[in-house]
Amino acid sequence: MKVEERLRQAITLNGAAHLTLIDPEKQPPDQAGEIASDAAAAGTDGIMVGGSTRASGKLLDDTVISIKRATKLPVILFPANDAGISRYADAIFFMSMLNSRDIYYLIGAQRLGAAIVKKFGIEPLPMGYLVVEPGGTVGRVGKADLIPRDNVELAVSYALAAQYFGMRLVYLEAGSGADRPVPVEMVKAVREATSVILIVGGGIRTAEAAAERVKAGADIIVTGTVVEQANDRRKKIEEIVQAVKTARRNR
Ligand code: 1GP
Repeated sequence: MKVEERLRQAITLNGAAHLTLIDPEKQPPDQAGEIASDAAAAGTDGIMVGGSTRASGKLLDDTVISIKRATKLPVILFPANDAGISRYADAIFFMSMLNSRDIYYLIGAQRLGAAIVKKFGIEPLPMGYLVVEPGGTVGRVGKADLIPRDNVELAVSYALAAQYFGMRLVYLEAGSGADRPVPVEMVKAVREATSVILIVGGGIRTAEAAAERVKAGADIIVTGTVVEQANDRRKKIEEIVQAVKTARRNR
């Protein structure tokens, strides 16, 4: 089954899905496998690999291989640039940072990566990537014109544009480790205006924060930092996954 179909099934079944982000730069590959194994046991729906500006080459490949050995979950690349592609992954967020000022992040990296994705037979998941304040490293590196937290209309306009381009996913990103996740009102407005698979990530550390965003209409919640920092990793992921899968959207 295709990864997109698996994600859609998980969303239909539980109201929302959860993805765990693993950055290959932050631990050796065998440890990445252990994190993925814990995340799988905790009920996460897939593993995203990437997020660092440098994740590429052998370290990226070895990390993906280790995760694939440790779990049956789909592995989705979350590339920071055209080097973030591994032949061992199942799918790739084929993403454009729509609010970047730099053509490289809009279409340059994608032009360089497209033929490699085709050659390796990786499933591309077309995604509009929107960086919201505070934005963190990804906002800086990606030269994003950050979407102000109170400018809900701007987020809606970008998300609609993504949908009209044919992108089936939109990711509202506050930046890894952000002190505040994407505002609930923004999630709600984008949900109401579009029919894309809506992904929300950046700074989500608690079950409550995850549940609020699912209730507002997020289809997928992404957590990364909280997994790295938790004392009891599996318990922490379990709490968040449970919250995601029981929150159900307010309609
Ligand atoms: C970053 O949205 C993801 O790209 C996850 O963010 O590390 O803050 O969970 P955190």
